[in-house]
Amino acid sequence: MCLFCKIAAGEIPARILYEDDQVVAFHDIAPQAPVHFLVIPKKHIATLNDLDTEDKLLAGHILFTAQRLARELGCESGFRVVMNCNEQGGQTVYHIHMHVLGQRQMHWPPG
Ligand code: IU
Repeated sequence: MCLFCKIAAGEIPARILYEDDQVVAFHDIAPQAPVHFLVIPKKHIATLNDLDTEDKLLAGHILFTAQRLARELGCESGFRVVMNCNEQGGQTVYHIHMHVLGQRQMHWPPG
């Protein structure tokens, strides 16, 4: 089982923000902003390249979960979502996750 599958299954502790039958959201262990959490599907999907058309509703649910939690954590003045895909995209954990970062000024381009 991959690391994020273990977090989703409750086998590895994480600072869980939200959970339902499809997704889990938890604070990133190495936050890059005052607010930095991850939204993951419970279903194991290794990279964005592996997302299937049957996952359309799940992908939308991840996005709306990110939106709602960002609001609840006080990010109404702005926040950033990031999904790193594969090696050149900077992905290190091969179970898709949406980063949500907020409560500081973001800059562009990202590194
Ligand atoms: P990436 O997009 O795959 O590079 O991001 C992986 C993130 O997972 C990264 O921000 C890590 O700090 C985070 N993370 C975590 O929250 N808990 C863990 O046990 C591990 C990584 I390993």
